[in-house]
Amino acid sequence: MAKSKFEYVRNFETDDTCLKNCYIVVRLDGRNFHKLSELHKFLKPNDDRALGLMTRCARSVMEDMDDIIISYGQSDEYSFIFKRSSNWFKRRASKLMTHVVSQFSSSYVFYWKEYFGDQPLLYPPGFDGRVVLYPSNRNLRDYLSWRQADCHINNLYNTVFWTLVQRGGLTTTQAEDRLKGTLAADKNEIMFSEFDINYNNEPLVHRKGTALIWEKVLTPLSQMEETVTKRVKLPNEDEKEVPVTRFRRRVSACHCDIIGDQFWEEHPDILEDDN
Ligand code: DGT
Ligand code: MG
Ligand code: MG
Ligand code: MG
Ligand code: MG
Repeated sequence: MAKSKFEYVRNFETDDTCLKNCYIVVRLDGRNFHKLSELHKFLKPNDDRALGLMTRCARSVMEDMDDIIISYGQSDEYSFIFKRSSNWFKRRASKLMTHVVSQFSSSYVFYWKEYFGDQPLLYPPGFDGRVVLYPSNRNLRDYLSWRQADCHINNLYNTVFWTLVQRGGLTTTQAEDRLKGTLAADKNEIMFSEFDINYNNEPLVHRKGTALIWEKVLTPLSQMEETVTKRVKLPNEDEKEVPVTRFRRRVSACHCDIIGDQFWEEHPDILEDDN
């Protein structure tokens, strides 16, 4: 087809290809969720409907996009990690980010009523997105650790803050003053000695956030549409048909520590080797 004289405008597009061999992280965050949470009367400090909806949306993103190896979410944010070798959308940052964020946003509206029932969503919510590249497994793990540490710090503060207000009868200003300069140990002590709360018994989903990973599920033969076989040729033998085991992948959620080594040792398939 002949090119129009307008074709040259395409060259104004800038190249935003993500550097090869790096993990691509897309992090999204709810726009002004301070207001959204107030207006929709989210429970404080944690509303399990809101957190459940965020995770439902993240699951939808993971199931609809290729190459996401793990996602991690807390509060109004979620991070999606694309495998190093991903060539999805030719690694174009804007394509990757906008697909993730728009899929997530439309899911938030689509699934709202599954979590909030008859309580209507009062305006169309939005999310921002950013892309960050991490070249090594250490950097990527430190990124995820950073987000989980953030979850812990905020949740510890919010839990003791709202306990002082809701159960201790303090005003929000008084609670703020009371907590000024306190360390983690002080906050734990306030909850334990004054309210009989052992912070370590608070729900894991609030303390650790949510990691979504792929779990391999063996498909029972009876559920296969047909028996799957593969032709193989062994040395000194005729080529023959052998049955193959078929795995399906399923997104599974965990609220565990992802800072220490244990999680990564138990899931060695998530990260590719550094070399
Ligand atoms: P931004 O991100 O700069 O547009 O502004 P915000 O307001 O979204 O600020 P951000 O993302 O730093 O903080 C998240 C807000 O979302 C924070 O005001 C608390 C609220 N939020 C998130 N999860 C919950 C929840 O489970 N319950 C309640 N009550 N609020 C929540
Ligand atoms: Mg923010
Ligand atoms: Mg936000
Ligand atoms: Mg946030
Ligand atoms: Mg198109």
